[in-house]
Amino acid sequence: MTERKIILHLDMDSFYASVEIRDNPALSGLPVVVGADPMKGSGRGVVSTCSYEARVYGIHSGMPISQAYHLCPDAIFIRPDMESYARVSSTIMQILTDMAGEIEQVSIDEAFLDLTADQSYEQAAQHASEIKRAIRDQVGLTCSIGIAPSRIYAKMASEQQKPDGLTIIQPSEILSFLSPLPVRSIPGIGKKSAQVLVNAGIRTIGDISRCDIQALQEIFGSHAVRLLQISRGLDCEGLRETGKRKSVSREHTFLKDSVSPEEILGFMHEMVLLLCRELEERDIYSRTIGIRIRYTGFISRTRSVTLIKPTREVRIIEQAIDGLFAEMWDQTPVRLIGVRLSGLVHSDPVQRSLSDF
Ligand code: TTP
Ligand code: MG
Repeated sequence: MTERKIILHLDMDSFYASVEIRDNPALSGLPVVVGADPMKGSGRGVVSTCSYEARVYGIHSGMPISQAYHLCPDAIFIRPDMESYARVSSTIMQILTDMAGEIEQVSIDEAFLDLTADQSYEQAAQHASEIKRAIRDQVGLTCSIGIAPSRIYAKMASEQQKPDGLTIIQPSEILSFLSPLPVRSIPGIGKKSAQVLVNAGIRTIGDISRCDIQALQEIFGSHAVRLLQISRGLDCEGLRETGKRKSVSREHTFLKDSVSPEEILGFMHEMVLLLCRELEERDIYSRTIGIRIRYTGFISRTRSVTLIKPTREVRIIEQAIDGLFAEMWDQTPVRLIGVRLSGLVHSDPVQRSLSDF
């Protein structure tokens, strides 16, 4: 049997509003609406997002700002500062990359991570708590996380306990998690499709799972097969490749925490060999060599070095890794190690440097 993946979905809580409140703590606890100027109720444009205190009044993303004003004229209305949100977002994505290797960022405040290397849901849950803590300590914001055996289930899980939630759905719990949820909980099922389903007496995901494929095909055409699979807990999609991959990486979890630098470097060199082969197959070179070491208790440390010339030579990369490891090694038992090659370029560095002359 193939091993099922462990996928994490992270979504920041009321993102733009939370950044505003973080930067102006006097707003904390108040209904804060980020969006267009309400102009005392005559403003055009919409709500980008709002704090959970404002949501109590029925205000939500996409609502006309004038309507939001009528629902709560005393709310604090703020124009969006996209530059600030983009800066915060890239800090968060960097933390995630440092703590979990490859990530798939899907929006300014959302990303998927593959935690299969954690090997168990208990470990993945601890890892997630560590990620939440790092974002809280380093960025001053809360997020909600879902962990499940596929991308779509992880996303549905992260929705369950917002804000500041952590929801774990193990494979054995998938069906009982899905079955009572309304059909709209499936990402991609909008208002219209949901109405068609409800009109046909199909209200919950459990109802979908009992449908026959022909009936679903009439409503969803070619999407029916996937929908049926999702509803039956059989989906297993992992991270998607986001356009050009920015790095190649490998990880290794020790069965027993390692205290042997020889053993650790041995595994790292093995990973280098595999990664260099991958670079060769894709005809690319890497400029930045990074290693990640996770200790017991999920404290992770990363270190990287950027070379003058991109390379895919095993010996050069091994040397860089030996140097990085020597700087980090302090006898603390190691649970997981990772090697990441980034700064990927297509050109042949030798060719280019020759033609420079
Ligand atoms: P979301 O993650 O959908 O919302 P959120 O982070 O504000 O709140 P939640 O706690 O429910 O996750 O979107 C992220 C940001 O994207 C949000 O802060 C503002 C922006 N956004 C818009 O500008 N317009 C929109 O219609 C939506 C949905 C989001
Ligand atoms: Mg969000």
